[in-house]
Amino acid sequence: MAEFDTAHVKNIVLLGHAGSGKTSLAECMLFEAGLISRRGSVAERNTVGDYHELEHERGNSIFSKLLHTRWRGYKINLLDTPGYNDFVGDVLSALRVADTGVLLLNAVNGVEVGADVIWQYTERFRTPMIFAINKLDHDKADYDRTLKEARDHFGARVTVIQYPVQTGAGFHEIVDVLQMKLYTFRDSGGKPEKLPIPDAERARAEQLHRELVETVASVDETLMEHYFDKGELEEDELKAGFRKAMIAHEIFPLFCLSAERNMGSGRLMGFIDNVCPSANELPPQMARSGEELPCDAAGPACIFIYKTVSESHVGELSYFKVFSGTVKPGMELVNELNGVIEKISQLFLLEGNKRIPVTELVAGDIGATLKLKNTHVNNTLHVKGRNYELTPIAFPPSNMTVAIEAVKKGEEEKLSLALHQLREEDPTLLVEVSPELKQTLLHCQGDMHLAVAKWKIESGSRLEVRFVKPRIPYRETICTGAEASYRHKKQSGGAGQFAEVHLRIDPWYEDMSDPAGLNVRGRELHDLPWGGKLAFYNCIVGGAIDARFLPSILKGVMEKMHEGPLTGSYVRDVRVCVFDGKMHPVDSNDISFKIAGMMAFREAFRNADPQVLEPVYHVEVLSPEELTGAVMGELQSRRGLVEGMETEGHFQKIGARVPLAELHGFSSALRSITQGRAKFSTRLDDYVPMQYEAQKKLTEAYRRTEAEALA
Ligand SMILES: Nc1nc2c(ncn2[C@@H]2O[C@H](COP(=O)(O)OP(=O)(O)O)[C@@H](O)[C@H]2O)c(=O)[nH]1
Ligand SMILES: [Mg+2]
Repeated sequence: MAEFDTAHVKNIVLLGHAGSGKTSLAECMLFEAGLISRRGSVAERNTVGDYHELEHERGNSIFSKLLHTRWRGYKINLLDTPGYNDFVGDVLSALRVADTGVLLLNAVNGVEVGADVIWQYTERFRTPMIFAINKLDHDKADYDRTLKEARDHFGARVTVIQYPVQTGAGFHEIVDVLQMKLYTFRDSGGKPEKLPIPDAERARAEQLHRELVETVASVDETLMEHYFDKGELEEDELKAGFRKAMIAHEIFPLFCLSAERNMGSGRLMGFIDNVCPSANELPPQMARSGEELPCDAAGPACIFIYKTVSESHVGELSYFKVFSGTVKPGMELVNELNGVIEKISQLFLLEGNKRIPVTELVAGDIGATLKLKNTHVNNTLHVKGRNYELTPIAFPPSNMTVAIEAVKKGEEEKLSLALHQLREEDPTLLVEVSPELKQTLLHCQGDMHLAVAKWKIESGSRLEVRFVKPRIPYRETICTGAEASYRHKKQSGGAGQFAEVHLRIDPWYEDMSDPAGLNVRGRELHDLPWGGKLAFYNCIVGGAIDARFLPSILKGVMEKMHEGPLTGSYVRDVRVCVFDGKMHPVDSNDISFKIAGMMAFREAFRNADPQVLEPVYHVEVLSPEELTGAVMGELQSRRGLVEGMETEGHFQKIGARVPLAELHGFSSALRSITQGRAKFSTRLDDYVPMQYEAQKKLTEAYRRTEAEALA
């Protein structure tokens, strides 16, 4: 038997901007529940949550952690998340398995950007949410302002459950308007004394109590009737009403805390136990097939993998939530994605980096098992004979791209293995081996994300790496027509090589007519994988070249289009007409015609007013109103063309076209001018002709590297 049944497991995700006190709060909860005998602190680097050496180094959470605590007959799984936007992937995966979110607000700073971004995600997941204003013991704490900002950002449904009698150094009393009690804490925090509300606070407390009860009653007609009849709600009615309203996102209760002094965490846990929904009280999961999957320990076993880690501290683990049934060691589950049968070995609860073996996990619970070989984040595993596939986590697109390389030559293979491992653990990091740029690209969330990736590679694989600027995927095309011919001839001992090709090239465009003055005998239109077209015409008269050699000529042309004559970039939008040539009855063969085709094309291309095209991106920045000037300045300094601006909620949305070559480092620059308060996205818009001078610089540089390669 599991120690806690589904109804007694609560999954809580701790959310909030970096530094709002999540890890400290988790520590308080563990301490209050008696799971640890000494409360660690982030500053002393001895919390259960921030155990990773990189977190000690940086003094902040970087990875999400699974902890658990027991409070009055309930098990509370705590998912502590990192606050920086760079690690949003961990926030999303935690939200996927949590049943209630606790969003911490720093009473010193009010609502910070981190909170805004997180809020958008919680709305997507419809996670029931609690607010907790933390750091009320701080000299600069401002409860009223923080509450007002919370209502401005998150709406009027932010409902006060608690307010502090005093803030700053003297903070030790909280009025609880749900219990209608005054909580008084000793200096060391912990369990408060519950006293009647003093006269001086009565009026305010009663007013807030009424508001609270009315908000709860307003979401349910029967409750509303009771409330009108009796002027009050029974405790059970309130509890049920609260839960219903939280699930419907109609109410967001707000609590008070000082995690530093351990004040308020016990009450928060009590509310989580008694009011917050357990997994089986939330709407059931929907499998992709449309089938509902009730959260029932007696149902068919089905788990969802939300995270995998491989760390020296804890080993290799797959983290999962049981969405249905009961999982036990030895069980065989099918991975829906690839059909592989995975045998579950040991099951664990996690206490930071400590693994605690358990004999089963029931529906609604979260735990880990030794890393499943063929199973990755977002996979669903279930008992045989079913086909459940649960909704995967939609990770955000990347914000930033750099190229990565091993510092020492010959370690490319090692790097590729390390990147594979990294990718497995971090779904927000994309690795792309670009044959076009001849670089390995990392698409990631930002500077900090990169720094962590580098640390992981270097410490895990003893491999030194560096980041370099990614090359720009230019394109080449032509502006006028030109003709060229090439004779390839080689006489070396035995069989010789001979081919001669005459061709003309023109800029290709949609609906262009057939070439004048040539005798068109065949045409092919090729869609190029990198965008644009190649039209290839057979205009040969009098059998000057055998038709069987045409594919070889096309091959030669294509080869040059892969590595354009100007900069080595892909060529696009060209029409090639082969109209004459010569064959030799013995020496002509495929290879000869390929070479002749390639060389003739190169020659013609150079005389056809060639043009380098550069990729231009559409950039959309979401910025706080007062920073739009600075953001536009930054865009313009990057050859950006601002195209429009509109208001979106508290933000201004700025649209601009910026050449990709100028976007390198934009993410970091934007973060620094807005203190991380802006968001942006980019997408390829178009390829545009480069200015003459800039093009000249590029082509000269390319010619030099070509010459070096030949030397
Ligand atoms: N004064 C004060 N400091 C706090 C409180 N809670 C956390 N801190 C401090 O704020 C910093 C960030 O706390 P941490 O728990 O790491 O925040 P997280 O990034 O949200 O996990 C640490 O230096 C904590 O000691 C609090 O209630 N009062
Ligand atoms: Mg933290």
